[in-house]
Amino acid sequence: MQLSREDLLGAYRRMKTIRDFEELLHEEIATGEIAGFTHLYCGQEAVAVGVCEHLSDDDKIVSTHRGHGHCLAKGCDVTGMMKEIWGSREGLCKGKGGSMHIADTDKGMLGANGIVGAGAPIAVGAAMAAKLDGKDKDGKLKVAIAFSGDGACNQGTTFEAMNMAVVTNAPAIFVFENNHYSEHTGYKYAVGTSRDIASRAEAFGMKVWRADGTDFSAVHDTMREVLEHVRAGNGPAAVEFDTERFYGHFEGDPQRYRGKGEMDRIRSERDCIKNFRRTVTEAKLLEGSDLDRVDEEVAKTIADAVAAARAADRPTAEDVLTDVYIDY
Ligand SMILES: Cc1ncc(C[n+]2csc(CCOP(=O)(O)OP(=O)(O)O)c2C)c(N)n1
Repeated sequence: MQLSREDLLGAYRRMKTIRDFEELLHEEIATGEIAGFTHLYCGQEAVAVGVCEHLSDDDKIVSTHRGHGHCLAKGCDVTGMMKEIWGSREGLCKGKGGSMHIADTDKGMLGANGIVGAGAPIAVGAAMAAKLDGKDKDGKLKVAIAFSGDGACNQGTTFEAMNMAVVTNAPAIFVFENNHYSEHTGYKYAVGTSRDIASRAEAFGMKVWRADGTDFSAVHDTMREVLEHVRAGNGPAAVEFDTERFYGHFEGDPQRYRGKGEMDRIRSERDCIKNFRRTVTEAKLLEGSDLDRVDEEVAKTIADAVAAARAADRPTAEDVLTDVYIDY
């Protein structure tokens, strides 16, 4: 890991913010206070953060239905997101996006998406625009990243998007988050032949990478290589991260499809945050007390965000009639 102490603390803060944000949602959703469907990202934090730590606001990402982690990693405001999920008119999208459709274009976050497989074509469009747009203020080629699950990789849209990205030599990056399940279907059952999602991108002519998505340093180092390749003008690339989701497909999913002891094993051996703590403290890059301090600060940020979301204004009847049409 080639990161400074400050960068490591920043990465840990983001991963812990995602974890605490969602652990809290897990409790709150059970009380019935939050409306709508919610899919938690817990367990996959190292992927979102390890990818987004390399990006600026000029780079775009497109998320999935499991989008809280991607939003927070890309720098979306914690309180604005909490208010959004609470359905408040003070939320990041005035409460009209909710958990599954949060977007913040100022941060280059083009939206979470309830349609599985819709992200990849959107990201390729953004990558084609980035190619026309040129470089960012630091002289780097802007990129657009599509996060897709193993289920989304079986959608035709993802295949079409990969082909289009290669044909147009667009600076698009396909980040496949293989958390082993598409809803309740194991990827070994649903992904044909080799079970290797990355090799599908390879078949379209892209350079591909694979890494352990529960190891922050592996994600971060791999992404550095991927971005160097794409920013050098070599066209699109893809990377498959092997990761884990800690909760059900949606909140309320009883997860009967999980094997006996599977969750205990995942939580004890494949927790990216625990593994990060162990790696950096054993290597004496950070002290446990440094990380404990971040934990306390994050806990306060999340508690304050929830209090603000609870107190925030609810939508009015008139709000239904605003933001219906957009003029370009
Ligand atoms: C086009 C479409 N088909 C089906 C669904 C229902 N659906 C929602 S999430 C999901 C599974 C997605 O799995 P994956 O891409 O692996 O993402 P994960 O949930 O594992 O993060 C499905 C089938 C949908 N929302 N959109």
